Amino acid sequence: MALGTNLGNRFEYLQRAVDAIFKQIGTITNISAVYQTPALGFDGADFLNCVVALHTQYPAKVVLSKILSIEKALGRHRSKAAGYASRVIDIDILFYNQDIINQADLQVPHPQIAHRKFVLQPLVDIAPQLLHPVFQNTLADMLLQSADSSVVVKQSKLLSNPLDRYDFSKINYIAIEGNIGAGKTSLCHMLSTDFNAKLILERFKDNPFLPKFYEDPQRYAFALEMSFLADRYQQLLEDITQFDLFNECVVADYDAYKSLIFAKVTLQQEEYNLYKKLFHLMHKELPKPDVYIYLYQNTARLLENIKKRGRSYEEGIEADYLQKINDGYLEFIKNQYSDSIKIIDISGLDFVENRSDYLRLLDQILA
Ligand code: PH2
Ligand code: MG
Ligand code: MG
Repeated sequence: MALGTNLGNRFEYLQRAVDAIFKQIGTITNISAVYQTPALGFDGADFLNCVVALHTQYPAKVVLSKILSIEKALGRHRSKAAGYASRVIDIDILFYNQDIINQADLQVPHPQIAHRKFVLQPLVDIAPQLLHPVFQNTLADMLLQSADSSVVVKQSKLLSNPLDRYDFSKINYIAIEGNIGAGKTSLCHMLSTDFNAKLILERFKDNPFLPKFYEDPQRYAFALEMSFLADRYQQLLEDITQFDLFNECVVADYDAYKSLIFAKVTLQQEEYNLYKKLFHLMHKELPKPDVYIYLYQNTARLLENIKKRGRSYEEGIEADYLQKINDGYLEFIKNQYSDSIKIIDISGLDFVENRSDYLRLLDQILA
């Protein structure tokens, strides 16, 4: 996106726009330097311009409507007169992935990029090798070839990225737990893209006992729990020890104790006793997470989510089973005397669809 302003406290308007984009649209991955640039195409005071790169869960149309509402909230008034006018803030979509969009109110890539040094120069700062999807030219080449001869002046003051206010530096290994369908894996994906964390995801797909277990729980529970235990043990041992936990952050969509919690629900008493012995022998060897988050979701929403993701073998999961699993987790958590464990009630949130809910969840994880 490109930001521009030539009215009022220009730097502050840029910063407020960056903050609003982060809050309402998506996580900002890169911010260029700020440039002072002469008004192009009309007579007006000099601009401050910059560009930001971000990822967003929203389609381009939705991004556009959010941009318009941010511009308005920051105090921009659009007059009906033709031509450009001075403004406190202008936010334009430059690119949306490599998409080409040609609609009356939305053209992507922005049609003026090639003719505007106030866009090309900051773009080259952050993505010189990016290909323009229409011209198939790098941005660095486009800047060299641009006919715009205006003088743009790099400012020394930098904008700050709101993402830096979320401090993950003391967390090296975070386990996201929750019932079936709570959204553990979705959250892990979001955390790993936003904070460059390594992902450890449960390999449930490879477990041949899982579909069988849902068909005939009595018969397949022990084999299922054993194979999950073996697989999780191997994965946590091999994957986590392979990362440099001093410099890298790891997010996992399960914690080792998951095995024990499920086994207690699904196994007969004698089976469980045997299982528990083995579990503790293995668990000793495993690295422990710095932070353990339990995402609490109500049963009705769990069932909805399970239905939505449409795994055929999960169709028969019943409310009663989910309730027992949830009770198992809460019982386990209650008996851990550790302040690294946190239960977060997400029953009123939709962090996948709703960015403000996601940010609220982040605040709670780091609180
Ligand atoms: N935006 C315009 C027209 N002219 N000139 C500068 N220097 N910076 C801008 O952001 C700008 C402009 C239309 O949006
Ligand atoms: Mg514009
Ligand atoms: Mg605009």
